Formats: sequence, structure tokens, C-alpha cells
Amino acid sequence: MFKKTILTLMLGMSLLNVSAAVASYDVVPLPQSVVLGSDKVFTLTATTPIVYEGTDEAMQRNAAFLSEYVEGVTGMKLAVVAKKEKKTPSVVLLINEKIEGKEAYKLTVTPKQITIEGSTAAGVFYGIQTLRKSLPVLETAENVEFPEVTITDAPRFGYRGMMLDCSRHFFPASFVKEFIDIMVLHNMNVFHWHLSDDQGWRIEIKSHPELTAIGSQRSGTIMGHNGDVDDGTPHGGFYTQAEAREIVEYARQRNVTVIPEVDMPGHMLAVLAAHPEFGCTGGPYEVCHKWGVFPDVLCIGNEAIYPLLEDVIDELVAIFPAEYFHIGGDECPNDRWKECAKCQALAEKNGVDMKHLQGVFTNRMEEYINSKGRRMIGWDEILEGKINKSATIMSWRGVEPGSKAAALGHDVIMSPTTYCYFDYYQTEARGAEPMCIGGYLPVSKVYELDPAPPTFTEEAKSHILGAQANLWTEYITNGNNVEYMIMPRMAALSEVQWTPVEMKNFDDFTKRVTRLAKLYDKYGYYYGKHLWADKFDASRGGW
Ligand code: TNX
Repeated sequence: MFKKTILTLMLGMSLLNVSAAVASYDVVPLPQSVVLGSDKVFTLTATTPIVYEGTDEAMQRNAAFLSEYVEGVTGMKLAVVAKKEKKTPSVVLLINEKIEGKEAYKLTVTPKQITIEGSTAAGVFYGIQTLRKSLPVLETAENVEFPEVTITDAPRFGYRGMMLDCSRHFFPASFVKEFIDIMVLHNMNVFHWHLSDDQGWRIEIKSHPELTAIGSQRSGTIMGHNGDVDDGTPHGGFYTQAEAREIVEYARQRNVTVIPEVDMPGHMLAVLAAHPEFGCTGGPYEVCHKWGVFPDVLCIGNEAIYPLLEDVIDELVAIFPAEYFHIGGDECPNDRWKECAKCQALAEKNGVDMKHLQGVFTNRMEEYINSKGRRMIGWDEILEGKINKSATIMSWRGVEPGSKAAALGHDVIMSPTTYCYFDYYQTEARGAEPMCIGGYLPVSKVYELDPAPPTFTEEAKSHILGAQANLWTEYITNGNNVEYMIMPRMAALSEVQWTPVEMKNFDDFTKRVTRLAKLYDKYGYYYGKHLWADKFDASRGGW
């Protein structure tokens, strides 16, 4: 019996050696320049050290990440060392100030050394991501051959975002970290955290414990697409400030900035449930069981709401060091304001009509956010008020609002439904798919987005910070489902965000994303299989 096992093992290993473990630079997102050298290779083995330069903590962490990645994919545990031994073939991580761009890197493979250089540790980090994705995905490997190459690379956009709605459904902090890991795998650097909506308030505010005590729990959820039947199952949860800080730090170590969003003055029923006096009618209100846009919003003519909002902002800016704070601002009907004496008085005082009243609120919030040394982002509806140029616009109702905003001189993040709404179906064959909000957004469509198209003036282009996809979670109740909705669409988005537009090619991407999907399999991620006839099982949908 024992002998037989040994024999099988030996056979297995010799088979592995036959299928030589060779790295491939066909990675996602496609780097700017990949120049292959001669036929020579660098052979990475379990004894190859990863050398980082000096005492920089971030560089040491980079080395540790690389070691972890290599182990995860090949099983080889590479040592991390602070000094290079002459003659020892090594992977060397270096800061090189001559490399232009703070996220740029150069990856060089020669038979003696793999070198990753960047002018910052973040640049080196992206070189590490490319190296990690070039590894062959095997059960175990004794060594991996890296063909000689010089890769020079930098992202097209500085803002490469993903939004996760944690209000409609709550996801535990451990899953939020996993979401960040998935972002890192796709070279993304901004996590937009949607922390409040009508259906739940999800962040602890120490000066207002009622926000989570009441606002984080709903007593049930309507079934189907706003059907008549409530599931009667309580749903709730919130992140403590300690958890939020831990997530911010986890993200920071991986070069991801976390931007919190508190959606106001609409989408606020969870707050009104705790503070009925802050609605125009006085309520009663409840944390919402349904999805949609609701007439009950904050009574912005009531001076008493502002200390609460300011307390929330104060506590959040202390947790989130990001340059930006997102105030939402979408889908805020003015039906109640029209009937409310306080809101009418506010409009009169500011000489605006009801249509432009939200702008008065937005500018006031911006002023407060600016006084905290931060900049404000809002969904594109905020453009409808007369707002300041300093506000950054997140364009979701198509590319058009963003194009208009950029022409007006606002900074813009492109996140149009037509390319970036990952809550939409991935296929038109909806039969066996998990229930979605609607729509149709295949991987190929995501790939088509150009956030700064040639039709924009150079001036307007300079205002496009980047692109982001949004995962609204009305119909997405657990982490597996989140994974299924974002991958591989995130891979397509990563080339929109990172790769020079003239190098994008969907057919070529399809080949490379097929390699990347092996890594998805290795990590045990759920993902949509619609691109692959051989993996697609019609009876199970894309699962
Ligand atoms: C619109 S996008 C919304 C969300 C919904 C989403 C569903 C935006 C700023 N508002 O409240 O969840 O559509 O796709």
C-alpha cells in the first residue's frame, strides 16, 4: 500500500515535470509594454529568496505579499530577506526614483534575477501583481521558468474603483476584506463603501447610537421584485468603528483607499426610522423592506438635522483618511419639500425654486466637508443644483452627465449603468441565473467603456479621474453571489481602468481572462462562466 502511494507520487511528479511550469505574461490587465527577450529563462525554485531594499516597511510588506502569492499558487515558500547575497538568483524589489508615475513599475527578468522596480512601494506592488498573475496555476510546482522579459507599465487612470452596497444587504467585515483582495487582483485602488441607504444604516456612530440601534435592523424584506409577500425575516448588521478602522488599514496595506458614502438627503429612511422628527411629515417611518426611490427624505429646511450630519461626518473623517467623502445625493424626490413650510422657507431664503433646493443642501455639506480638509463626491444628480466646481461628480446615469460635468470643470468618475452596473444580468438567458435587478451587461459591454473618449476635449479629459463599477445588492444576499456578479466583469473593467485604450482588444482579452479564471478557480471564487462554452452548464446558469 505504502509502496503503491510512493509510486503514484513519483509518477505524478514526473508528469508534472513533463508539463513544464512556464510563466506567461498574458495577464489581466494588459501591461503597457511587454518585450520578450531571448529563449533564456529565470528558474524560480523554493530556495529563491525575495529581496527587498532597505528598511522600508511597505517594501518589506511587498516582499511578504509576493511570497504569500507564490505559495498560494505553486506551494513554494520563498524566504523574504533584506539583503541580496551575491550570485544567488533572486527576486529583487527596488525603489528607483527614475521610474515616472507613482503607480508605475518595471519588471525585468534575466536568467540571474527577477527585478521589480518602482518609484514608490505602490508601483512595486503592481509589478508584484503582474508577476503573481504570470505564474502558472498548478497543484504544486518544483520550479517555474520565467522567460526573459522587460515589462514597463503604468495605469491609464489614477482612480480605479469598485463600489459595494452594504446597506441593502449586510456583508461581514471578513467578506469586505475578501472584496478588497479581489480588487487587488484586478489592480484596483479605490473601494467605495456604500454604508447607508433606506434599508439599513451600517456604521457605528458613537455620538448617535440610535442610528445603528434602530437604523441597522429591518424586520423583513419584500420577496421577488417588490412583490406583495414579505419574508418576515429580520436582516441587519453594522460595522463597528474598530472594524472599519481595521478594514481601512487592511486596504491601505494593499494600496487601496476606502471612500465612505453616507447617502443624503434621499435614501435616508433608516435614519428617519431613528429620527422621525427629521422628516418633513414627522413619520412614523421604518427601515425599508422594499427597493426603490421613496418620497420621504430628510427635511433639509429643519436646522436640527445639521448637527447630526456634522457629527456623522466628524466621526467618519476620523476613521477614513481618504481625500474624498461621498455624500450620495442621488434619487432625492422633492415631493415632501414642496409641502413643507420649513423647506419652502429655505428655498425662499436662498432664492431658489424647489428643483434647485437640493443644491443648497449639497453646497452646505460640501463646505462642511471641505472644512474638515476633505473633498466631496456626489452622484450626478447633485449637478442639478447650482453647485460649486470643486464637487467631484460620479456619473451613473450614462456617460452624458459626466461629460457635461467635465465640460463645466468638475472632476468626474465614470460609472455609467450601461457599462458599470454589475447588479445587472450577465446574460440574456435569465432562466437559471440568480435573480438580478434586471438589465443586461455582458463582459464584452463592460470592456467597451472608454471613460475619456476621443470626443472629449483635452480639457474635459483631464477632469476624468477614472472609472468605477457598482454592485448594488438589493438581490445579492451573500458573498458567493457578490463574487459571481463581479467576476469576470471586474477583469474587463480592469483593462478599461488600466490599459492604454489603443491596446485594448476583446478577443485577446478573452484569452488572457481564461488564464486569470484559473486563478479564480484556485482561490475558490464564484464567477460567471458565460464566456466559456466548456465551463457553462445551461441547467445551472453561469454558476
Ligand atoms: C440606482 S445608482 C441607485 C441605487 C440602486 C441602483 C440599482 C444610484 C446612485 N442609485 O439606489 O440600488 O440604481 O441598480
